[in-house]
Amino acid sequence: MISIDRDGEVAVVTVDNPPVNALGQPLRQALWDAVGTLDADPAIRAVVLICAGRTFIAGADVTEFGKPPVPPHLPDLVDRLEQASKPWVAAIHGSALGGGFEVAMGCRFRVALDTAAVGLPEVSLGIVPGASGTVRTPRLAGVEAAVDLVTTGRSVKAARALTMGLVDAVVSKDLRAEAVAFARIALTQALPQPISARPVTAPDAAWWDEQRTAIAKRAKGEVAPLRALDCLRIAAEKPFAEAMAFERATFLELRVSEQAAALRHIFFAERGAARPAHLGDAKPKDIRSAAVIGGGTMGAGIAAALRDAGLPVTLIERDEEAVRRGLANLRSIFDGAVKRGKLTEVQAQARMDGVTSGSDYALLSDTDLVIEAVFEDLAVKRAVFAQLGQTCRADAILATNTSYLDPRRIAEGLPHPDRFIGLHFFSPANVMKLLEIVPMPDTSSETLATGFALARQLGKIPVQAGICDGFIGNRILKRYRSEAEALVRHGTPIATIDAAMRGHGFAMGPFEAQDLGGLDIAYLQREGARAAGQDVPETLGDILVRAGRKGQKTGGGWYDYAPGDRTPKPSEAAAGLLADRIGTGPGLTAEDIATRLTAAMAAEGKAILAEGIALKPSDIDLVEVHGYGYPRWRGGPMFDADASQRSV
Ligand code: 3H9
Repeated sequence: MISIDRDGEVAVVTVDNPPVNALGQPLRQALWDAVGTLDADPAIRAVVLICAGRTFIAGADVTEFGKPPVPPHLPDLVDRLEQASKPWVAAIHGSALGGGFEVAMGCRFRVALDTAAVGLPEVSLGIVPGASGTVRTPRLAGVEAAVDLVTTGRSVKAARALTMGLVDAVVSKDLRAEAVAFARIALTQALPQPISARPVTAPDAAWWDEQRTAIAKRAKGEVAPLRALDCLRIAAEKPFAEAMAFERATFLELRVSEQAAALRHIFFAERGAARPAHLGDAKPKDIRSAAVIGGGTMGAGIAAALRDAGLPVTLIERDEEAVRRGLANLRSIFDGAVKRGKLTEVQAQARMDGVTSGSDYALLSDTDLVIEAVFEDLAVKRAVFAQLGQTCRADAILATNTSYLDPRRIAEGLPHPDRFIGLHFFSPANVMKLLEIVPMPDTSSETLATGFALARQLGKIPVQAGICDGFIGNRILKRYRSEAEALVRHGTPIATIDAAMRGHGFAMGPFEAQDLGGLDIAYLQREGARAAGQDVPETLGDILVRAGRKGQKTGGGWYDYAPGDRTPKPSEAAAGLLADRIGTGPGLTAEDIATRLTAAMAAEGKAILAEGIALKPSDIDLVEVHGYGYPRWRGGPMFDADASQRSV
């Protein structure tokens, strides 16, 4: 797990604990022993700590968190490194995260490769750093930097880490050789104080209050960021040992909390999603070029996601005018990214330069992957695939982005149906992480594997879904909305329901969200189903849409909106329209409401699993967390339902 070799008077300790050099007990023990061995070696004057594989130590071993801690404990190891009689130099490539960065802070120096990043992501796992992250970071880089790093969990790239004082040097070529050279120079100078002995300047009480207010607003019920702030304040105001004891107690308490369990559940679900076991050794095809049919909001978003991943894209629309509109949609996505500082003008232009456009399908004769994102109309989509079948290479992957139509009908008659698949993106497609992957009975395992590989290429979370109305996500959404309407019919005020769901951790309640997205889309689907002879009962939303209340875009839906203001105001007009459908049931508490609505989502999830539409409960949780704003720290509806049963 570790090896030691010598380069003159500098020892090089190499950690090799794949996949990410996590600090499980055996590695902690090996490092503990290495300090003793090298302290006792008179020929050695300094030590470089470097890692093999894709990354520096990526943190504590998260799989140990459900179990009792076993010594040597990480904070003790970090102390031991700091107290070593020879200076240690951490040589960082990949990511030094959590416990990995804490180990690096136990070292006297930190040298990073220019592509490396450092960070303390513990809050994203529902915990606080547990091996001095909250105590040493303010002593290393100041309180403000520490609060930013620890309470957001965001990592920073090497160059920024250098300006923040988190690392001492950034190198660009041979990390090992340059770290050894750094150590040799360091030996010729007076050593800096160990971080634990450095002073820290504490901000005043008003500053801490401001931080608390801002973090509480962001956290929406997530506890770890505020508990991390408590630790940082103690670290700034109290002696080192006292702050360490406080951090340890907080870490051990949160480690066994429900929120930490939920966040770990999502952490492992995300990693498991990328390479599901049932794909076996099916090899994905190489995707080097892509095309999108349709340049509306969805099509442009998909094209932007493909361009962001570096793929050349062809955008097809039905005529020149529509092509111009599609390109303008795409341009405005990249312009928005420039305004928000995510892209430079030059990068935005390069994104556009990689787009070919037109109305002629002959442009697609050599494209590897084509994604159809035209209007949700069976005849229109079938016409698109008829043309794709004629013009694309026989081995090109052909995908539909349909949300509600039966993809099997879309592709009827397509030659080589083994290369056809559903790829359901969520709007805005260049931002939302979820990708539902929908194989057909004829889809080959190679095509399916390509869908998953594409998700990885685009930085998305793939979830496989079977064919049914709405796949996984929209089917659960329908049930959620219908249960919310049932509460309204029962007499629960609309605003009370929305507030209850915000209280549960959603950014918005079900009615506010409909007003934002527009009530008419779901209405048109229901009308379509009715026209096709299906028995679709009237919803309260139907009544509002028929009265012209389609949401924010018409000045009102479930709520009223003043012009130019997105604040929902209770609506007498809506109340009047719905009055004869609303009863006078007993008032429900916010907790009752959230329990009812999340239980309805979980019940639909169970049905989806029983029908084989979803392969595992954690896939449903990923869909809800990444596509529908379910609070990550509650672990998704399936985990949440289990958790509420556990606590009964
Ligand atoms: C902590 O450190 C607490 C301390 O303050 C205090 C302690 C006292 N443990 O993401 P990938 C597995 S909290 C165990 O696909 P990439 C992962 O499940 C920790 N396993 O790779 C996957 O397994 P499999 C703070 C881990 O190259 C495989 O490694 N640290 C851990 O795309 C590859 O993962 C973090 O939160 C772990 N810590 O990205 C860092 N990490 O192959 C979390 C990963 O069987 N990790 N695995 O599916 C990451 O952010 C990414 O893994 C990383 C590499 C950026 C490092």
